[in-house]
Amino acid sequence: MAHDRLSTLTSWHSDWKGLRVGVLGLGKTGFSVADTLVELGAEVLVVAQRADDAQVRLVEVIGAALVLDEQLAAAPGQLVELRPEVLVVSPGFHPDHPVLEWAGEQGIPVWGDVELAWRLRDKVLTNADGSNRAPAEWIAVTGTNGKTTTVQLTATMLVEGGFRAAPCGNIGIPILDAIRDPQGFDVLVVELSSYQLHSTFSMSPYSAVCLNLAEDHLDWHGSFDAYADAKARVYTNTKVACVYNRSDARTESMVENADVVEGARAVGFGLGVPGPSDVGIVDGILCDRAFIDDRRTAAREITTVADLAARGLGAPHTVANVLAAAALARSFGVSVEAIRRALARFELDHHRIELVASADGVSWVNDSKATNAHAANASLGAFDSVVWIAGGLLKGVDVDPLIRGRAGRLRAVVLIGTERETLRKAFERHAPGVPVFEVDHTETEEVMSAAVRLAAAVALAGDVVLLAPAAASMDQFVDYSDRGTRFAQAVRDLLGGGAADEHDAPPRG
Ligand code: UMA
Repeated sequence: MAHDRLSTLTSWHSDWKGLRVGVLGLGKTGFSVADTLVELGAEVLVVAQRADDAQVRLVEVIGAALVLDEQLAAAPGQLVELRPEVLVVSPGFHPDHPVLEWAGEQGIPVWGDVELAWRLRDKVLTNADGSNRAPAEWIAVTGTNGKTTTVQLTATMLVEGGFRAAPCGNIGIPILDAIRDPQGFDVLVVELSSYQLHSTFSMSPYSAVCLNLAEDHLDWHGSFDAYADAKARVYTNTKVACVYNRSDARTESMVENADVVEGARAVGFGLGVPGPSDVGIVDGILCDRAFIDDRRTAAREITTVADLAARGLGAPHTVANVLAAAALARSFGVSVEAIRRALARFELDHHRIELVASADGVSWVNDSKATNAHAANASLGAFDSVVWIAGGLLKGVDVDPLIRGRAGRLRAVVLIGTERETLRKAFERHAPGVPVFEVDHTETEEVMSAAVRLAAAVALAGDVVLLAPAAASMDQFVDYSDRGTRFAQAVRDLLGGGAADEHDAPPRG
């Protein structure tokens, strides 16, 4: 019976009153879920292993119940008593968490916040002047790397094209916050992690992209296939354009195998010459051959690689992100002129191949956002001679191919983080000629100053000291931005006044 009720709950305006819901986790997602469901009149119990004082107070203020249980080795009594009709889970919970196993045994459906948000997307149906408005369309973006930059680029292009658009999701703005915006949007650009896709079932995006696929989060998903299966869900029920990466055949086969809405098209993006349904590059010019009338015989210029490089957007993986974003924006009807204007004002976020300082011919570059081997590979590929600062939580990913492939560019490596031994052994096997230094300090305050001192001692003029850790940061830092900020500070402390403008583009190999 409970399942029958859930199948009727497909709108903000459905009857959610009294629905018994367990909310797992009290971070950004958990709070947005609890707050939304309380507003809808549901009976909400939040269950989490940890939460800070402010979050606990907020839950009290909104009027939800809360159980904090540090171990959470089984479903807490209050949750069992509630007999929840659905559990809404935060993305950080492993699928084999005991509470989720309990839900499985009880036959309780488990949704992510994205599933809930899809059902609630029609909250705002009138404009300020009283006229009707349709619910926002969704443009869904996933991939191992480049998601956040592509989401920001796409949203900027859509806004420049005159649409009310916003980035949300894994980028850090819970999607339910966007859904509840009182004015509503024409289109939401939703960054989706593999965790979120794992618990999303009903979404039907306007357009979707999986930017690329490489090993990441294997500890969470259990296998590469399971991770790839979660990513592939981004294309399910796509209505207009399934954008894929022409140099990553797995993304193309995801599109081929996806159940999409009749009429949805496959659109490729890539750094090569575009075919008739692609966006790509001809003689240094980024071109659209997908969203023009005469696409068999013509192409429309978007911008040039040289213009992008002048704006610090010239790294090959960034150009690829620009092409993917342009395809998504074009699918929604944004003109190439508007895309060009958007690119002229777009700034990459901090911690993404960001030049921190240059001194004595050595450039210091912060790519703390390179949280997996695939991203670090792209980053290392942008420079010829690198002192590489690497390490952290490797998330079960095999780093051997990365080290084998990039050894020739390395002057030396400085290892940080708790999984140094795995990396050191990989260097012994695949790059025995590369000097390896290790930072033994474990205190957050010490790690980067020690790493930067070691790097400075070996770097020669013409080298780039590159923080691109190929690993998550949570063993020693709050997150990747904390790690990058501490790196930049340590560099400035070491060099004194020699720091360059933060937004300068680093030199490339
Ligand atoms: N918690 C537990 N036990 C667990 C896991 C979580 O009790 O085993 C509870 C704790 O109360 C904790 C809270 O859950 O405070 C945190 O929940 P969470 O880890 O799911 O994180 P949120 O704060 O809800 O943030 C999530 C995303 N985090 C993760 O997927 C790990 C954020 O992406 C996202 O911005 C946010 O939702 C809004 O959608 C971050 C991320 O690291 C940036 N994503 C990964 C990535 O990009 O690689 C997937």
